[in-house]
Amino acid sequence: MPDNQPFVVSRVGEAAAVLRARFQELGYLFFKGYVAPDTCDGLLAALLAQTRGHVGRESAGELPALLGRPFVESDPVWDEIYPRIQSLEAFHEFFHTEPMLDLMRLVSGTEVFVYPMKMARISTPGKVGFETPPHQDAFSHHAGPTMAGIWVALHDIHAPMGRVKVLPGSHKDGVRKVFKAEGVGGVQCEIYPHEKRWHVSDSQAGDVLIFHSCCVHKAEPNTTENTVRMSVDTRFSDYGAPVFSTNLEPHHGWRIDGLDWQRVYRDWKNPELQNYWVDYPNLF
Ligand SMILES: O=C(O)CCC(=O)C(=O)O
Repeated sequence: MPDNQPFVVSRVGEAAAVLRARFQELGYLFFKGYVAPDTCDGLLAALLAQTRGHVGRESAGELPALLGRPFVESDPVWDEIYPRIQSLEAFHEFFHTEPMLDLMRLVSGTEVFVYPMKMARISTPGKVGFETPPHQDAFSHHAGPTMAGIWVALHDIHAPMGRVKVLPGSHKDGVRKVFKAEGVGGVQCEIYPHEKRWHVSDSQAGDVLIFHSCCVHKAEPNTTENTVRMSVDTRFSDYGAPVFSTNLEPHHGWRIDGLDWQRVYRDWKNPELQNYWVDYPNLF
């Protein structure tokens, strides 16, 4: 049995130096209810509207339910749904709103660069063994020490629904060896024998988890009968830190035919967030 302890909860009202010291100590910060529930529910509704009946709910405020067969990232159903989700202006825009930027700046202590790649997660039941394996984003995003992940619960997430958990302090040992694994991303990193204690908690809509690029994290399996866990995340770094080219593509644009920015931007109203990174000074 994993040795789970609850996330240490941080508050935006705490001194910035205290928050940053905690981030460097634990490798993550968890903020309760940072995003307004209405914002989360609106975004969730927008995502659900793109799932073509595979995931849905009876009414606003309810948890998403699986209506069709279970699927994981890269399955045909997911490949059908995902370009539609990726094309949502509101989904991309969300991470560029002032409250989100403020939180990233608070943790970084400086101006930040939000990665163009935005991720939406759909964790269905019936796919135990295919959940996101333990990994470090420094490896998967070829990123340096100021990069961090920012993950937002779009609805309440309870223990069996595939919560995201972190290995506290694991960022201190740098980038680890990886092995092939089932599940999202296809690789898992080494876990050292003494690392048995994970931090994880149930979330409510609007809870935000920020994790260091070297912080080992993973998803639990969704063992519910028919509840689906949906969340969104992206990456950010200190403005000016090197950003690798693969992060400049839509998520899964490398393998889904036609999932490129042209497709994503097709119905957008606001041009300001389109190709905003082209003048970023440190792309490689
Ligand atoms: O939400 C998930 O299932 C995975 C999140 C994650 O591992 C990540 O953002 O790197």
